[in-house]
Amino acid sequence: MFHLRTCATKLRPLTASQTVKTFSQNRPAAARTFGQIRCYTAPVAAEPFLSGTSSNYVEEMYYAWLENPKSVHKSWDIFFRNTNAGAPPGTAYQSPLPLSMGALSAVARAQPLVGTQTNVDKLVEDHLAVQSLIRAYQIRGHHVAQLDPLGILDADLDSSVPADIISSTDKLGLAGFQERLRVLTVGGFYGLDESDLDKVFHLPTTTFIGGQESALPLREIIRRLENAYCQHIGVEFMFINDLEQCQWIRRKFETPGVMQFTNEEKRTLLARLVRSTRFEEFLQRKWSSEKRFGLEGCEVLIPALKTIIDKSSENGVDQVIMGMPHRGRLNVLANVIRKELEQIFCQFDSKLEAADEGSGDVKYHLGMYHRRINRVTDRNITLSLVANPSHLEAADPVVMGKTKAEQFYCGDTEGKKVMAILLHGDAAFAGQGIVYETFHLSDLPSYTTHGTVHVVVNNQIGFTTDPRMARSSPYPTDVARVVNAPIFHVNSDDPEAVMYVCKVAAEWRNTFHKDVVVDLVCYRRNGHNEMDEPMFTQPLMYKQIRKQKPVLQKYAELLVSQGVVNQPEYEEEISKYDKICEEAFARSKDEKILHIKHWLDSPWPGFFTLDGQPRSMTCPSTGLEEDILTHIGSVASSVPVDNFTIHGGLSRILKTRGELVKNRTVDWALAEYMAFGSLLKEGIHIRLSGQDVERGTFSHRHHVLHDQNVDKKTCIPMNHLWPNQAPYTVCNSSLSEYGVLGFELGFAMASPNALVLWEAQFGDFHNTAQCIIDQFICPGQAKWVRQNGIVLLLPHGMEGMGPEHSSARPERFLQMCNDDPDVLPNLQEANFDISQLYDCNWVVVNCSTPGNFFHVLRRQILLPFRKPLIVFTPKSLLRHPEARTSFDEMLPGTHFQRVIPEDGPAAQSPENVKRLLFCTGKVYYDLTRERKARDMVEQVAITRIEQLSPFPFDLLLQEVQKYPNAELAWCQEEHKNQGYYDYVKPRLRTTINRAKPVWYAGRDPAAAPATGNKKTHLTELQRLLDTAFDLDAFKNFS
Ligand SMILES: Cc1ncc(C[n+]2csc(CCOP(=O)(O)OP(=O)(O)O)c2C)c(N)n1
Repeated sequence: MFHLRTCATKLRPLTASQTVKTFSQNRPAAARTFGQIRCYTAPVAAEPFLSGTSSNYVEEMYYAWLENPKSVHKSWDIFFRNTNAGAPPGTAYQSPLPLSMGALSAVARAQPLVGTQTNVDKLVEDHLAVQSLIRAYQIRGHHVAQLDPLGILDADLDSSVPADIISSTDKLGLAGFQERLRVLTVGGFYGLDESDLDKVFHLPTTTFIGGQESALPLREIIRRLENAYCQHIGVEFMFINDLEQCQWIRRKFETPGVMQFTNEEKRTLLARLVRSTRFEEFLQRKWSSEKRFGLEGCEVLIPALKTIIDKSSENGVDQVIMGMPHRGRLNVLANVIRKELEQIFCQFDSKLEAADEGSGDVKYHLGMYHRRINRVTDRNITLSLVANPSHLEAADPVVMGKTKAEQFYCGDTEGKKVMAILLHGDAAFAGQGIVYETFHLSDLPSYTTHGTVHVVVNNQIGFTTDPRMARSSPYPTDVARVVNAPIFHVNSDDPEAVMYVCKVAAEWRNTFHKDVVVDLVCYRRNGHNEMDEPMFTQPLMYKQIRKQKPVLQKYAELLVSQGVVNQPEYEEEISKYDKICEEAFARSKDEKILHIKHWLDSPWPGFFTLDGQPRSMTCPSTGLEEDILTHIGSVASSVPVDNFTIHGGLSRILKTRGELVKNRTVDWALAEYMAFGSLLKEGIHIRLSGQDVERGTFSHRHHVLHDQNVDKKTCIPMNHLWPNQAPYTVCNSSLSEYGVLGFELGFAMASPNALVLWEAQFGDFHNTAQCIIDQFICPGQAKWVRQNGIVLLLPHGMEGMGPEHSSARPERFLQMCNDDPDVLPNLQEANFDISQLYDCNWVVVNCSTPGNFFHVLRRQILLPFRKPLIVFTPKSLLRHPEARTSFDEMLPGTHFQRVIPEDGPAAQSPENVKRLLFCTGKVYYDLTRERKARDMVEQVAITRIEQLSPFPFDLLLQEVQKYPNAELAWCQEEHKNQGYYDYVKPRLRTTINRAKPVWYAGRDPAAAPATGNKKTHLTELQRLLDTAFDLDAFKNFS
């Protein structure tokens, strides 16, 4: 910015009209920005009060005066006239007569005279004080807004009042207006005195309280600020770093008379409150001892959500994806999503039998999908509520991912058609870190959903915990400030104020496509659930709650008193809805079977048969024609655009790739390329997300090339493969696991025709996303009959890198597999391998060859159903000269190999084999090297289990039968209590009907996954190899 003082010497006097002409020619009509026109005479600059921040204010006055000399206070008019007429320093200002309303005419008669320095200072100070006062209300007004319907707690947990607003200590008791003014002014913060209250002050452009007026008496300024910022709405927005956005919010809340509702709107609001309230009452009457996590105390949530949806629909949104916790969920399903009431009521019937496979979930976790007409806008709208676990806030990133996917598939690049609404509890919103992680995804190019509306059901309690013990931030919503989301706190007992903020929130999202928070400050009429006694822990609060009139009753009384409805109309509305509930209840008794499928949040039309079954139980070959492999290989080893300079080191990498392709082989990176590239050709969208995935943590992938000479110029060769290919998205994520994995899981929910992969930087880090794995990925289908084909790539392997970069914890994934270790399945079943995949909860693989990795990725899409796929991926094998696969093993007719049998000399004379070693992953290469070194290639056979789960009983039985004289041993590099041993051993034993022992060759049990000492690491490795090849090792145990 270019300040008054700095340009003083360049100035020459102008008349106001001359200046106005020049000025308006030089700047855009609408913008009041300070451009080159900032020209004052030297005497102006010399005025002693024109320094620091005051100069900004004077500049503003000056521009207003230039446009219209009458628009500023007379005293400023005189000042600027004197200045432009060349008054010497300190003499341009002339003191006006007192500025009371009645005195204005006197001021108008004042003649330009040279005044005293004291008056100059006083005038400027008073204007600055008023400007500061306005700003103080904008910044801190929410601290004194009356937000708690109970009137006992401060929503910001602070009973003090900001010194620059009012000094009344009683925020809630509404001490008289006069009293507030008195305290504020007399000896108060701004140095104003009571006589200033009736003086008129010019309003800065940063406020809209004036409406059509540009100046107001101070008394009125304060009244309007109180009105805008200190009533039932607390607006928190001044931390936003964007002037346009701040102005937008100020306009929405400050403009006089902005919160007006038609009678029709009021009646709709009342009708919605009737539904919300009577629904809970109905459930309470019918099932008084059932948990339902009712909404009592925040019934306004239903009209609030409906307002957000109506407004968004009006703005063109046709799909809303929602996520929410337990509180009020049934009510939202019934009255927002419009799930048939009988479907909800029948869930309370304990005799209903489950019709679908899977174990199901409790009624307040289930999801839902519904397309309907929005009655207010007459437009179609699809509403879905994502199923969620108990784990509060865990569904947040899942909802975002699903929203992103829906936007992606309908080409909605700006979020104009599809949006997300997330509901939160106050304690969870403040306490759960996933909220923060999800906010951080909100503005990243590959993760943004272009604005989420967050609604917090802030009932000022978390189970039994008082908010003063549950958070350190003033509000539960402070986390949203990190992304500059405006936060609208609102007293939920004022339904019109709630509707207004919801309307503004939806408009904000539609205008700026950024997140926004509505904080519904309310209370919880019952305990945490309907069985809990809240008086044990919150006696005073609940005494107050017992006295609290329900919001429906209060609002109905208000509308009756205003003549908007009459009592009989209101009662009629209630009995109409009660009748709807009763009729649905009667119908619900006919339901004998519980169909979880009716609660599906993401249907995949066309993927299954009409009754929801896979279209086949087979999987075609995952191999490819050679010309396809060659073509993908050539793109993968080149730069497919002109005038693009890549790094010299990368040129060498691409050259090496080219040579591999020439030799008809692939390494790990090329195998992945082949799988992705071929699926893209088949119209399958691929999305690879995770930390540093574009290059690859181990610098092996390089899916995004960077021009070395032009900043941000990149090329993704994978998107240059085929003329009509599906798009490839590869995106470095924020440094989050929980949030990003949840997001990708949500993305994968939206369509079965996409390969969505999340890669951990190292497999170890997946455990910060454990909740997504435990609550969604592992049991998701069983709980919610919803399939998901997400792929987790987890770099894993003991390579002497220490305890933290070695283990993706295979034992954890294997322990959660649902295949029975003790029961041999029917190996004769047709398509045994595919049926096994269909029955499992997820697939766990550890590929030892690039080719097998290629096949398993392709199989993931070619299967007629979807299952999560967990892949332990290698690190050293990425560059291991033996970890290569010939094109021959990737051609049509080839498949993913669940087991790779021994194929060396041992397999030629199996009866001579003394030991059959089973292993998985990279240790295979250590074992073969050692076997060769010991010249034991005929005595020891090594068989790789590539698909650990579902366990390949059939193939392993063949392997064991092939080597009748061999003892069996499992070899792993992981410690004995980790890795695969505990999973594999009982299954191998079951395979052979426990005919032989299965020995163990590997590290001892340990607490940490690996040693931090390189030498120890090597010693341990040597010991396990010694055991594996010591044919007497297990003699003493037999
Ligand atoms: C991650 C997680 N931790 C703990 C719980 C147990 N729990 C269930 S409800 C609840 C209190 C939630 O309070 P709040 O977020 O304010 O929502 P409210 O129940 O008040 O609507 C707790 C701690 C949980 N469900 N999820």
